[in-house]
Amino acid sequence: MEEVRIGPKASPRATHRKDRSFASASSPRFSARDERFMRRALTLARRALGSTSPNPMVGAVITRGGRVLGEGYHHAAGRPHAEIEALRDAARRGRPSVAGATLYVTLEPCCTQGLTPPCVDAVLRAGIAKVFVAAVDPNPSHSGRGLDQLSRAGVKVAVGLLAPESMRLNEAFNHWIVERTPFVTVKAAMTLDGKIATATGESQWITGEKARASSMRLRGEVDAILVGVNTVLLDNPRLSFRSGSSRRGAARRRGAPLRRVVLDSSARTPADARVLEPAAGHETIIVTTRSAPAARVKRLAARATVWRSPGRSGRVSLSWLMNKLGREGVTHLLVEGGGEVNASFLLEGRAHRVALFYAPKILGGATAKRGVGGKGARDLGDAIRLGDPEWRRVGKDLFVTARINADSPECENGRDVRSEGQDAAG
Ligand code: AOF
Ligand code: ZN
Repeated sequence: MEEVRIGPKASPRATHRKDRSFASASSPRFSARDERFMRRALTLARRALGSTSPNPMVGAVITRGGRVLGEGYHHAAGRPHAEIEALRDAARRGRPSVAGATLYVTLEPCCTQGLTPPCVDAVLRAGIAKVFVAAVDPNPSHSGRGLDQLSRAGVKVAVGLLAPESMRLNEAFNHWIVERTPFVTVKAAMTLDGKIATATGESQWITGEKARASSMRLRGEVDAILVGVNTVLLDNPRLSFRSGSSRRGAARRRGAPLRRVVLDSSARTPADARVLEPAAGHETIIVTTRSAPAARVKRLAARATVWRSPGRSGRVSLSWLMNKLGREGVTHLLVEGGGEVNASFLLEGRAHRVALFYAPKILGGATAKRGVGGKGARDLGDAIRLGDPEWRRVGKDLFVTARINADSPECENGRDVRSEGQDAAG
């Protein structure tokens, strides 16, 4: 088995060497069995949804003769990587030796010392003979080096098996590790005519219970949630992740705290706002500017972390904020409105994905707030183009996710997820 690479083009900054081409070679033939084991590794990886940040989700399965010797996944940053978990699992199952075995891993094994030692060394020490890798690690410190080290040591390496699935799973990490700013999802719950509130400002609740539960699950997958101060003043949200006893909730609690970020240039967040109430596993950051009144800033600083945006415009600089959040390890940011804040992220090109819920209702009202405000596009040609749309029914509501400026042509590859019979939520 020689090393073969297929899969979507990596971002040019994600690869450190010119010779690392992803241009589709002739499609390698992976067997149904290979695919089954890699799917199992992906399923394992997903168990840590919401708890690995700023690390990616990774799963691994070790097999010999079609039988599983050990399997595992990366649980949280600082904890062992997936490959190590799988090796340890094999030992626990009474398989002290995995020499000559095959490893299926959803991400290229790492080759540097981070919070944990390099996996490549452990894989070589264990005498693994073949490694199937779903996706190359876009981390510039790895980015193919781990694969080279394995190949050079005589391990057979095949890359690209279920690569799109693995890359989609770690979409936020893949962006952050290269750009060092968060991957941004803009979320809104609207009527079919795009309103997020009535003309008198009433907004709770537009969508039904199932859609709200689904939107709560989104919070469990991100590192930070952001709203504008007007949303705090109008809706007084907690911005917390409330999961009950779900597995995702437990995973979330093992991970880094969920940051609640309020864009509040003049420090108008009321002292009794719910977002300032302490909540286990949550942290609140109020982002003001230099022109915010000192007394109000001081009062907020007693209850939350206060950041002051540089610049004299009186507006928070989003580019500064994105860099700062990225440095703080926020890989995925969920923007939850209101319409003006959504517009600044979308129209200034700072959002990467939308997650939109539509209730089968019409509110009307020229002054009723919309999911996206701002000045809007002047020409149709300036419309924000969405790719990879997925449509799901959630209870009585419609849930649409799509990527912004995705390479894929708009709508052509859209999926009606429900019609494929995959919708458990509806
Ligand atoms: C793997 N297997 O399960 C994961 C990998 O600080 P560390 O030691 O945890 O290293 C973090 C980096 O390792 C992370 O940025 C990513 O490039 C890679 N993640 N690699 O071989 C795993 N989670
Ligand atoms: Zn590793």
